[in-house]
Amino acid sequence: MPIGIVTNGLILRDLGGNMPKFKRFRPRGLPLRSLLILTGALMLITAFAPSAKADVIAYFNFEDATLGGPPDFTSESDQGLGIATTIVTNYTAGDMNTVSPGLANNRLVADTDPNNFSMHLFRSGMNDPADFDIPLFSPQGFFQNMTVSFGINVQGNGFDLVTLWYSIDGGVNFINSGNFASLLTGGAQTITLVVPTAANNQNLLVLRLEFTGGHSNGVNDQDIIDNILIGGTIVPEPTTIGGGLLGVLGLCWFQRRRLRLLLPRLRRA
Ligand SMILES: [Ca+2]
Ligand SMILES: [Ca+2]
Ligand SMILES: [Ca+2]
Repeated sequence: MPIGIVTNGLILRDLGGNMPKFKRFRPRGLPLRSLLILTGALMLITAFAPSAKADVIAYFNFEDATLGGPPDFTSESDQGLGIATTIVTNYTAGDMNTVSPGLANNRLVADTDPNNFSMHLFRSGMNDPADFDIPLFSPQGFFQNMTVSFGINVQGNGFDLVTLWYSIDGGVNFINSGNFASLLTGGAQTITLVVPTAANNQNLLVLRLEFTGGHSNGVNDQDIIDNILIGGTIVPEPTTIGGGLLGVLGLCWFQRRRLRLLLPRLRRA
């Protein structure tokens, strides 16, 4: 029997006895493969390494809604922008709705949805203080150097002030960040509030936008809000990097051991 033919009867039968010669396994292919695996694993780790550029942590464009219906509080992870999360509010459901068009203020260039809708708040006086809570739970990664920004178009009789609060216990207790912004009495503007560093790396983080100083109990246009963005840096947990490195070392060890086991056999063949 020629060297290199597999003698397993089942395989020979299945192939009608015409088993072609296997190429001899070249030992020099193994180190190359180890190198490729190592390179691939290192590239994977680099891809998850902390980066200095600003990431989209969560983004809300209010587009997954219907005109006149309830506001869309789901984040835009459906189009790959940030994590999946949903805004929770104490605002009376019947005192807010979806209006058209959307606001240009603070809209992400990467947002591929048509900008048809925004959130409309009315009866601001009856919903004061108005809280919009954004859970940013991060079991797989940490968020740092965050800002919260949004577009708002005040039509009069709306809220006076927006204040940023945060919770590091999943929304049980909220801490005033001390960062707030006055709202115009008319017209569109973009508001940006810095999240305190105490909120960095908190995996039960919730951010709260609290609107106060509501002036109206009517249903006239008051505050129209769109494009809420939580930007910052997404950093993987140290254990993710550590686990990746351990994986690479394990692969190298495994390949080296396989090589050492195979070499004597190949020499004998
Ligand atoms: Ca949405
Ligand atoms: Ca969407
Ligand atoms: Ca919109």
